[in-house]
Amino acid sequence: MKRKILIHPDPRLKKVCAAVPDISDELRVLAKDMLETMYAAPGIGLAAPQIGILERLVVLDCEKEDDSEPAPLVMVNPRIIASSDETNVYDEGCLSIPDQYAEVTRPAEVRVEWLDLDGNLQERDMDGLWATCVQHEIDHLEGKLFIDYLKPLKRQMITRKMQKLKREMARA
Ligand code: GNR
Ligand code: NI
Repeated sequence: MKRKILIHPDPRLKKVCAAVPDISDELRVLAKDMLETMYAAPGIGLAAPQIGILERLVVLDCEKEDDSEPAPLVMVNPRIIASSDETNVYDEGCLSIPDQYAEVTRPAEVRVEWLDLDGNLQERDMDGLWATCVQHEIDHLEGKLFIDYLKPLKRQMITRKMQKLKREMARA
């Protein structure tokens, strides 16, 4: 089932999310719904707080070539255990901040550890778009959005646009 994506500003997007206490069938359904919501958007990642669930769960699939096989990843309680000194700049967007893009600098490579839906501990080194995306998603779990990296004036400009968009969506 597709879920509704919250639009910034929303207090739920600013909360530090709680660790997932155990892997359950309910969690598997939630992960499936998040992947469906992400692919439909379309997006390359989605964090549980974006659908109003304040738990440490993210999904991502950064294989963006049209001809590549889907490569969905579900991460429970993900954490970055190492980051490169080398950085990368990427023009980031967010499904909770539609149609707004800005350059964000982040470590180019990260080592991520998470639990999969079988409860197995996984670890992977990521670079390129995968590295950018997984850092963007884990930021969501800390109540942090990519606009928090921008200068206050630019951030404010985007927030005002989103307030206007939400007013218009409420009227429609
Ligand atoms: O779909 C998304 N695209 C994207 C592009 C550059 C950097 C990060 C992202 S993540 C975003 C989906 C989203 O909002 N995930 O939280
Ligand atoms: Ni996002």
